[in-house]
Amino acid sequence: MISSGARPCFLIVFIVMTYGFNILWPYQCAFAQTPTKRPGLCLFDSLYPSAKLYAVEPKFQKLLSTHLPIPLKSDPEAFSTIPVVVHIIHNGGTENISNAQIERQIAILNEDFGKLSGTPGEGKGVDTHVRFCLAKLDPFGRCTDGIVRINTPLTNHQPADRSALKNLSFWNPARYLNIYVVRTISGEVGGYASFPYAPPDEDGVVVRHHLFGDSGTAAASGGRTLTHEVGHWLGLYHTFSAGCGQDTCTEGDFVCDTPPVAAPNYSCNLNSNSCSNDLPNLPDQVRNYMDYTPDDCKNMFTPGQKNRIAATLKGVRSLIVSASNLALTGCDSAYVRPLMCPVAADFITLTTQVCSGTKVYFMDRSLNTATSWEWSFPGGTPAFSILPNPTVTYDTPGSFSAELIASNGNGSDTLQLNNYILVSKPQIGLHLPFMVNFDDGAFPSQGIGVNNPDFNIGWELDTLAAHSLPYSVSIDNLQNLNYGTRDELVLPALDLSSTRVGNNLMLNFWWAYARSDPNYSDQLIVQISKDCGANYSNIWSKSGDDLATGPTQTTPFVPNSTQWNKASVRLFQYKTEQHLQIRFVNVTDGGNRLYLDDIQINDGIPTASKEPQNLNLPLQLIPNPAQEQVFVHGKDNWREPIYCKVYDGFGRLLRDFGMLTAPVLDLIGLPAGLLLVRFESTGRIATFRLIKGS
Ligand SMILES: [Ca+2]
Ligand SMILES: [Ca+2]
Ligand SMILES: [Ca+2]
Ligand SMILES: [Ca+2]
Ligand SMILES: [Zn+2]
Repeated sequence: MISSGARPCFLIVFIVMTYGFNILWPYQCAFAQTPTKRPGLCLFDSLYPSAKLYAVEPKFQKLLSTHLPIPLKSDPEAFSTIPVVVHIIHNGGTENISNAQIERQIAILNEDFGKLSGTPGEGKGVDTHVRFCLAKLDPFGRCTDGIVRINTPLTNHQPADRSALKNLSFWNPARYLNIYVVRTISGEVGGYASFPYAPPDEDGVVVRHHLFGDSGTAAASGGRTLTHEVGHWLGLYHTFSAGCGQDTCTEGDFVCDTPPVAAPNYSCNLNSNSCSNDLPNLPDQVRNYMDYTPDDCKNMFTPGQKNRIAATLKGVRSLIVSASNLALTGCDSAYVRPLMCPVAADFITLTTQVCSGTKVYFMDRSLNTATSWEWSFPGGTPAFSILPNPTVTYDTPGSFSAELIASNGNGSDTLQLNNYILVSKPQIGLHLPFMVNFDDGAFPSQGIGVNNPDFNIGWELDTLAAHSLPYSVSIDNLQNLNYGTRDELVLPALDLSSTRVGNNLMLNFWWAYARSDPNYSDQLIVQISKDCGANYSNIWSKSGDDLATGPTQTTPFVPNSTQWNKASVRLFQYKTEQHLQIRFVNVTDGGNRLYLDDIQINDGIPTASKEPQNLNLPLQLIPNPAQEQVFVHGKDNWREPIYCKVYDGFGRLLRDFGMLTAPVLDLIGLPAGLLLVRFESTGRIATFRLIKGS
């Protein structure tokens, strides 16, 4: 077996907002063929407060105390079998690996988890008593080889886009271990896995094809990437998790019999001893599957790791190994699969709701190797196809079915999906000019949408800095550590044909940004869609020094009034579009804060606006800071009615004073700290930052 060199790793952290608490799911980890730009990235788990990284660890400890030592001591012969489905996400290249290569990988999993004698998995560790079975029955009870193949460019996988793979094909994760094989993973990552207790729709493992198994396209691999990733999926941390620490049982990987390790081992140095707080002081266990040593070095799980795996399978993943599930998936010994499963027709498209005129890409995902296809697309062009993966255009609004007859030498099968494609006439967008300055303190509003696919850090109203006071929107990439994830600010659909001239049709906006490190570069991309959001193209993009408007700093960037830049993008070529969509996309690299303000789309001709102009009212708040009352100096000199609202530092309305009758605001009952006081009168606005003492 050939080792594949240094293998840095990649760790994705997925934060879910639940009832106001941050729960952080470690998504670990990966082997890569070549060093990534951040070889220390997997030290992530030692860089972050253990209270966050190990948020789910108390649940494991509870499982361990509840269920052990039953699997080890009193039931030593019990085996747990995990049904597996392998989704081959390919684009017609060599990444469409053979069934033989897939079957070898499943065999390697069983060699490693079973410490099978005579195989490379026979090391000094233990048989975990976990076995893996390529599913023989699919979720509908149909005979299957446990392999799904889908032809899509998504084979070049962005870990930030985990949901994209699940949208293509995903079997009930409570009953199957979903394994995805792809051509590439961005950042030279070799694979990654979800951790127990992660959200069910994130469950599974992703591995690059050339590390999947030890034959075919993975002939240079030992197939241990999957062993390591499934270790994570079963609840194991890296042996070097959180470094040496102090206590060797209740810290690090929470496994007593794996010696603590300071940092990933990339070579098979049996004398490596990076921590001396273990007693006796043993060398690092470089042969452990949960370190980063080469495939031909690793060959063991310890009894302590077996305990954690057993606890996972007795607890959070108990259904998947239950007798009833083995019967449902054909993985119990009673089920005998026919030599040839009949073909089972299946297909999918990722765009089932489109505007008229949009192309829809249909992907065959029939089981058991279809060799010919007969498609029917009522309402579509073409209306029939014999391609495996046809593209169909729908010109007329309506709800349409799609049908596939998939065949091979063994027979044929039909799948018809009724009302599968919904084609609508595009709504005419908002008239120009379009302007948003975020200064009403409501966000998102004015038809703006926010997409935050990882539910982590996203675009928010910003009260600390603005181009037009008092508000802008910002995204805090200092905290946005799911590297590569996108966050979108989507403008409402616009009718550009409503412009009077069009020749000077422009998108203008102001942005502010600073870097936190010369190596980290967040990105701002502006994209435009003419087909109701089905496809977007870039019209503006900046990153790194081109994006920066302030000095590099490791502290949160808060721009002053001189640190805003204006961007102007010509939209002349879109002037006939009646439903144009524009979105601002932040791609985080863990840099620093990015701000946006005063987004305008107009034809350069000034228009009379009924919106309040941001002109100051001649008012003052005295005193500031204030305690129970504050005087509105100048109120009595202003003849028109003045309305007043008070917001907190997050832009949330705290009190609406309505029309002021006296030149004084009663602050009793408002929280201490920063208050934003906003006055409005006959199209004029004044906003003040008032500090209320406690
Ligand atoms: Ca340990
Ligand atoms: Ca040691
Ligand atoms: Ca986000
Ligand atoms: Ca503003
Ligand atoms: Zn890992």
